[in-house]
Amino acid sequence: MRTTSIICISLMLLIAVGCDTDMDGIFDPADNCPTMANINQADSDLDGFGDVCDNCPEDANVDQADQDGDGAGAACDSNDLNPFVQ
Ligand SMILES: [Ca+2]
Ligand SMILES: [Ca+2]
Ligand SMILES: [Ca+2]
Ligand SMILES: [Ca+2]
Repeated sequence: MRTTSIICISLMLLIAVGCDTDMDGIFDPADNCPTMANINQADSDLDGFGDVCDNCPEDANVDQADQDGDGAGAACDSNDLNPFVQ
């Protein structure tokens, strides 16, 4: 019972402070790429997604839409229905 309480408190603290999944020193809630290390938090197009994890780093696309799943977002993919054409 006591162990359960300690675990719960630990989890609550973790949620309040946040994790740092990519260990780049910036906690996930404030990290613009929580799963990719990017200490400088560079975001050239200012869409809230850091350059290293933005599927169109030079075109603002807050939805990060990528219909063909080729890694190039619809905003910068010349054919977003064909994964072999970017
Ligand atoms: Ca990061
Ligand atoms: Ca961006
Ligand atoms: Ca973008
Ligand atoms: Ca695409």
